[in-house]
Amino acid sequence: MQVFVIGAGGHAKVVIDALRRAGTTVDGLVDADPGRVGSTVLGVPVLGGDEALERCDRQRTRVVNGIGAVGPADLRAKVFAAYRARGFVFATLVDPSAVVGGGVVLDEGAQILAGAVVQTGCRVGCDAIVNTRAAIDHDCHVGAHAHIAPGAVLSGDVRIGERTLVGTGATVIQGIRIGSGALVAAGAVVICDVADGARVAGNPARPIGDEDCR
Ligand code: JB3
Repeated sequence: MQVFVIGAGGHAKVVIDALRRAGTTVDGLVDADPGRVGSTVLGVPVLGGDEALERCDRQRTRVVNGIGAVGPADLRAKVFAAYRARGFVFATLVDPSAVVGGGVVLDEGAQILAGAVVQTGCRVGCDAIVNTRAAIDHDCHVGAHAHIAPGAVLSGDVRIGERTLVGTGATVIQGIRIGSGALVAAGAVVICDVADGARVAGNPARPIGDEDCR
């Protein structure tokens, strides 16, 4: 099986390292920026743009989404959909240092990164990221393309909608529902449900405007 990573930036670098430590060889990267073609990331060559994989045998190829998300994950989701439409299958990635409990369901392309804990009964949706040292307790559902950023904590039975970002170090108490395309700012403490598309910050987390967001 050949393995290619989509994107050649910061998230791709983390993904390549995790794949290697899991025993997977990465055969190349593809990136939309022509300036990156011919360069390497951790020694892996950037082969070209997305068209560079067109002639790959889909049965013998797996792709890994190396495009992260620092807001709602629209670009990441768009790239995932485009590759699926071209017949590619995304590999699911679990860093060897992560803990994944019994009965956890990881959908296609889910990424569980270094030191993360995903407790029993959880489901992590297609293309979602549980980033470095994030902790997701029992029976949580993380929607497709969502990003649980480094060090964030979800207590038990939390629901996170599609493409939502739970920012670095944020905490979500048990039983909370957070909608789709939402943003929980870094360090927020969420004790009430959050609507689709809402942006919240602070302790306790409250709605904020776009200009406050980072
Ligand atoms: O917060 C953490 C731990 N990581 C962040 C991650 C989640 O998101 C990280 O710090 C970054 O801020 C961000 O990482 P990402 O997505 O790797 O961003 P960046 O370093 O800017 O790299 C994105 C790369 O994707 C760039 O090289 C773009 O040219 C490339 N790109 C954009 N659109 C694309 C496309 N590449 C391909 N193949 N196809 C596209 O459509």
